[in-house]
Amino acid sequence: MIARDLREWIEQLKKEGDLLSLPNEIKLEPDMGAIGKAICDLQGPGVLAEKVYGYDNARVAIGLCAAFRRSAMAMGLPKTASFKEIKTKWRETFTKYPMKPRMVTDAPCKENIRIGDDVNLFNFPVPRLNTNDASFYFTKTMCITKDPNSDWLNMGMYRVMILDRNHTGCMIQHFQHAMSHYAAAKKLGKPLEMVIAYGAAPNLPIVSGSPIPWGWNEFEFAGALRGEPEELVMAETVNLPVPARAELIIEGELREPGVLEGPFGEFAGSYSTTYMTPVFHVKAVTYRNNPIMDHLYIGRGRTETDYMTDLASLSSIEQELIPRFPEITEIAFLSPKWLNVVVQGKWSHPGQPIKVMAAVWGARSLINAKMVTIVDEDIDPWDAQDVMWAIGARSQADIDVYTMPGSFASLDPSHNANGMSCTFGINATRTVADHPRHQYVDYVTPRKETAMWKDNLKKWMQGGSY
Ligand SMILES: Cc1cc2nc3c(=O)[nH]c(=O)nc-3n(C[C@H](O)[C@H](O)[C@H](O)COP(=O)(O)O)c2cc1C
Ligand SMILES: [Mn+2]
Repeated sequence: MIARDLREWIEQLKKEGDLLSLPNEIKLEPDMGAIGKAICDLQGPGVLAEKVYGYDNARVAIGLCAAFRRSAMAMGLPKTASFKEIKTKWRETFTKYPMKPRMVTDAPCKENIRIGDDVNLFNFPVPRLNTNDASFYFTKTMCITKDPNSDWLNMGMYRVMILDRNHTGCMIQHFQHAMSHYAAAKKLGKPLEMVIAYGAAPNLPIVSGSPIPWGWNEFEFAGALRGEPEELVMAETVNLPVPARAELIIEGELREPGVLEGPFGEFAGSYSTTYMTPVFHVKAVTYRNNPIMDHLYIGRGRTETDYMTDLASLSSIEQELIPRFPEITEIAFLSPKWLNVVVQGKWSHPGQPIKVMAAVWGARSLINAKMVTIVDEDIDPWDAQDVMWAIGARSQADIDVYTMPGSFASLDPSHNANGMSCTFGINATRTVADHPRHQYVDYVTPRKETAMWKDNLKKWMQGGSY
């Protein structure tokens, strides 16, 4: 059973002994960033702060999904589920898609409605996580948009920077689905309606932050994962449905002119540069009584972004690659995720690891892949020590390292001046059966009678008789 909303999820974690409630007052800064990072480093419990300095009746959660065992529970599995079981559950969800949502009219997210001048985002406790973040950021977002030219409804997780009481930036990378909606609206000369939902049932952030195919509806996927329809209600000021039991709904429009957004401490362990992003003009907020903010920490090392979405993302990636290369036995991320991919396989030919390396760089679901290390079945791809051992003991720099310049470099801090990256791969596999190329070569030699036949044909071509 997957919890139906954030409050049920918190109760479930309390029962499992996996939630620490902090009765003492905390400060948004520096405490939220520090607590969030500590949870991620330890895969510790989720934390709910019951009192926040400067706010009345505010409750702030952090790290609720910052452990693989909690990502299992968020997908309706026992906390002891193995990586394989979690990935299998995700894979099976593809076969159960779509599960149409149920529309409702009476919803907890409408307990409070503030429209126009009554909107003030500063009423909600949103932290600055890392010291040099440009502002306060909504991190665990569910950004809902619709393609202006079709019925395609999308939900994606994109960082949201508060600019003032009713404006934000929203950093949607160029390849994301919401950006295609925005580009289509721009072409029509219109703003793009968007809703940001914040604080919801645990399956929704996972689906929001993981690769779901182009054109698919993430609510129909989240319902398939749950095994029951998601409950949605229409927003107040835009024509979009929103999760009925969410803690906070922010309604508005993305418009030009854009704004410089960032820097923000990112998954690669560095502050990303500033980006020009559209400005989100907030028209309304609706929220539950005493809404609970559900934040996540992101920064250097494995963080909630990884614990929450790695296994789901890897399952999607395996579905793209394994049908083409059944010799792959597992794909894993080492930190920083996307920039450090390890593929384990049972290779029967020395050319296979190289083909697979190229396929990883070419996979749509691995568009950010940078370093790709290919290992054998006896190496644990999740264990950096084991992977380093394979690189040390099974690869030669002059023949086993491949580079591909001119690649896309999303958030890779080492990119070149043009924002491009040189991806590289290491074939750290054992030498398999010998495939000699030059030891014995049997050249084809023409028959000795060929010369006589050439003379015959030449005479005929010059008008002579045969
Ligand atoms: C915690 C977290 C934060 C993310 N932040 C961003 C972001 O700021 N911008 C972005 O383009 N993608 C971000 N992503 C990745 C997208 O959420 C992911 O690619 C997702 O598939 C996007 O949805 P879409 O495929 O429907 O566009 C983030 C993912 C996670 C898990
Ligand atoms: Mn999508």
